[in-house]
This record gives sequence, structure tokens and C-alpha cells, in this order.
Amino acid sequence: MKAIRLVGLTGLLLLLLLGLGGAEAQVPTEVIPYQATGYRFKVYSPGTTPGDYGSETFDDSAFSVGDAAFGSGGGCPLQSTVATTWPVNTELVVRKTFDLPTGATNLAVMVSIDNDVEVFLNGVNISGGLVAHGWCPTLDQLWFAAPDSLLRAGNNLLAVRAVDRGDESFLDLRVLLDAGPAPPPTVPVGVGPYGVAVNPAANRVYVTNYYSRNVSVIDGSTNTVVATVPVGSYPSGVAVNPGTNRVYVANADSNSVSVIDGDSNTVVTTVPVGSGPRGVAVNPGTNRIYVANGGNNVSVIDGTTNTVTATVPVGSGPSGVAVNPTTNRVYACNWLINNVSVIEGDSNTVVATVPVSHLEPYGVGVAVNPGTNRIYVANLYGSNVSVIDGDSNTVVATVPVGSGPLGVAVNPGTNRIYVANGGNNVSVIDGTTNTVVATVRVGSYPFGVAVNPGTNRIYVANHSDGSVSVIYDPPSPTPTPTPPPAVGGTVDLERGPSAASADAGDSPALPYVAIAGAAAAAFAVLGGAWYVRRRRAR
Ligand SMILES: [Ca+2]
Repeated sequence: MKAIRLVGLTGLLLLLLLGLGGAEAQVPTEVIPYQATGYRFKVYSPGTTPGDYGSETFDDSAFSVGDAAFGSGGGCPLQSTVATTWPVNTELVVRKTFDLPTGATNLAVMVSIDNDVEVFLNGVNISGGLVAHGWCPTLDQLWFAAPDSLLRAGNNLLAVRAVDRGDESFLDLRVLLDAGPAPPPTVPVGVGPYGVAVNPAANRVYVTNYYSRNVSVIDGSTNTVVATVPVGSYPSGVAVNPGTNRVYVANADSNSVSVIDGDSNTVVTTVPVGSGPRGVAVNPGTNRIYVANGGNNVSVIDGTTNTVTATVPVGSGPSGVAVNPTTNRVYACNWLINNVSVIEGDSNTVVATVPVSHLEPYGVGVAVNPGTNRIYVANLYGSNVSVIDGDSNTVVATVPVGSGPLGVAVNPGTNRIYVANGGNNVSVIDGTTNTVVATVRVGSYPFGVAVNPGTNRIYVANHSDGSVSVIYDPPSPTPTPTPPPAVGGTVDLERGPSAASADAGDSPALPYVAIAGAAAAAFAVLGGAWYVRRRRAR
């Protein structure tokens, strides 16, 4: 039996390439739609697929002809769209020819898969080998861009190998022209990546893997996992003290916090805390660690002794927690009653309570800009972010973002706020205007977000596809004396090696606009049901 499934909303997204600097808007053209007919296909036993299946000269005359989607077994939502049986625990090759007009550019193959996939276009591998995938397939989940040099007027050949590893199989795809820039590169991590934290001093990124029960350590200079550290059960929130190079992981199902030494990448101790810890935050100045326990309180850990020195009662269902080291104030989000408890760090007492709306239950949805003393809180079902002024403890702005916001992070250097939305994208908020200036496509069901202010890299945990998206968002250049009127900011997507060689130029952000109403409602129902089921499962 598979564990609880997560459902993405990508299929509900309307893609609008708004263009920048007054450029004409460009809408992608669908060359091959989902559930297309007339694929040539063949099922192979594991490991027996011919190595040249992607070649243009490969003989597929003995293949059968069938319609997408291909699949069998399981209960993921897309299974209802299966038209041709593909048995589980086998491999599948599908081949399809299609025509392109003269001058076609920016082709993308967007794949929905359970489990793994490899894509060839005109005999060339455009997926970089077999790409592993877990969990339910979602539409547009994987995106493979083809270099323009590979495209030709008239007949083209798509060849795809799909590998199933049990339980349920699924393959469907679509091909777009004028698809816009590819999403930022991703780093494969464990199953169910959840929280993210960065140690800027060491340029290390820590990602909790909820179902793998470990922490992936990413080297920010190479975007590779350099260590995997086993921790407790259902690791959720994570925080770093850069001064001590200690990493704190809230184990939601173990009622404990794992303390990782960032030098050795080992757990040096495990601290018992309250019930159902989700969010965790560090005040590097005082070396105190704050843990939001679902049992209505916040544990305060002394980082020198690794003991709980205080337990602060807050509201009902604290999930996320954040610290302003400058003011020594701690913000605990009580998701069951939709307000934020403000804790004074010297006395460990609640000095204010700020009403907000629709808080998220996962413990990744609050962040602080110490420089401006503004606190940002994700309102899951409201599809907006509340901006709290730390001086007055009042909400001074509410910023509409994408559907189902979960994770929030701040870059104090640029005063930009990054919000991970269930609609598989990240909203970028300008903290000076409290407006969304860009939207960046990421992986499936993004949860936690973290920023390295030193490198201006943003790390997004894609919960449903086991990866971390890496976004590069440098500071805006100094304005020239006669700038054109700004339409919006830009976010440069960090380019992978293959993409960089194919197109060395910078790519502007591709804004996506969600169909907010239906998507938000669907997300609310599905996300809430998922959480309740998870709670009951434990
Ligand atoms: Ca499978």
C-alpha cells in the first residue's frame, strides 16, 4: 500500500508569459496534448529495454499502437485517465512522430510519471538520463527543455522510456512550443522533503526528508548532497545556528529535536521536547532554540547545554516559529486559532497576540526580516501573506500570493520575501512595496523555503517529488539615470550546465497566474484532508 498521496494543482495553472520591458506576451502552443492518441509502444521486462530505443533508426515496426495515458494499479487521481494498460514493475517505451512549423523554438516535454522517465527528442537524450520520481504523478511535474538546434521543420520524433518500480504505474506527457524558460535546477534529496535551513557561513543547506527520516546536507557551491544524516520520526522544521554550526531538527513524531553537528554531519544529541514539534527557530545571539509543539506551547532549548530551560504556553496548535535576534522577540503561529503569539525572549513570556487568518499547520510558514522588523506569515487558505510590524504588533499589509502558500523565507539583504505555494510556484514579494514582483515555477507541492543571503540563492523543498529547487535572485542593479518605467522585478533562474551551454543568456522570470478561486478551494480541501489523515495515521 502506498502512503498518503499528495495532489498537485499544476494542471489548474494558466500559463501567462507576461514578458518584460513591454515585450509582447507569448502563450505556449501545445504540439502534443495530454491523453494524445496513436503512440507506438511496447512493454519490456525490467532491464531489457533496448539501449537504442530513442534512436531515430530504431525499428519499432513490431510495437503496438495505443493512447495515453499509460498505467495501472494504485489510486492516484490521474489513474482515472489511463487509456492503455502498462503493467506495474515493467518498463515501457513510447514513440511518437509529430510535425513542427518552420522556426519553432523553446520546445518543452512536460511529463507526468510513476516512477522514472527518460526522454529523447530526434535521437538525442534531453532528460540527462533516467530521472527518478516518487509519489503520485501530477500534470506538468517534470519539464525537459529541448535546444532549439534540435528542432526541425516537418517531422520530429519523441521517444520516452518509463520505468515502474511497483504498486502503481503511470505515464502521460505533453509537448509545448514557446514554453518559456525552464524551471530552476533541482537537487534530488530524500522522500518528502519538508523543511529547509541554510548556514550561510558554511554555504550548507539542510533539508528534512519527512518520510525518509533523515536530513540531506547540500553543498551550496556544487548543488549536490554531501551527506545524509538519520534523525527522528517525521522530521519537519529545521534551523541552524551559524555561530555554533549546530543544526536543529524538529521530529514531529518523536517529540524531540535532533542536534546535528555541522562539521561532522552527525547527531550529537537528541533533546526531548513537547508533543508534535513542527517549527523550530534559533536566536544566534542568545544561542536559544525555540520549538513550536502542537501541544500548545513552545520549548526553549539552551544551545550550550542542549536542555529545555523553559516551556512557554502559547495559543492552540503552534506550528511555525521565527525569531528576530535584534529585538529578541519570538513569533509562534497558532494555526488552530489563527493568531501569532509574540514571546519576549528574556522573560519567556507572551507579550502580545496578533490575529491573522488561515495559518498553515506544517510549521514552515513564518519568517522575519530583522532589519525592517517585519514578520511574514503564510495564510494557507487565504492565499495571502500577512505582514506584521514588530514595533506595533499589528498587521500592516496583506499580500495576495499564489494558491495555498506554505513556506516563507526572507532575504534581509534584498528585502525580498519568498513564498512557496501549493500551486507549484514561489511568489517573490518586494518588502518595500508589499507586492509580488515575480513568480517562479518550482517542483511539486513546495513546502519549506530558505535563503542564503550571501549567495542570494533560494532553496525550495518540493515535498511531492523529492527535490530542492535552487533559485538565483541577485539584487537589482543600481538604477540608471533614465530607466524605463518598471513593469516588475525579475528573477534569474539559475541555469544548469546543459541549459547554460545551450543558451548562455539570462532568462527573465516566467510569471504564472493561478486560477485562484477553484484552485485555492481544492487545495484547502485536499491539504486539510491530507493533514487530518496524517494526524490520524500516527
Ligand atoms: Ca510505481
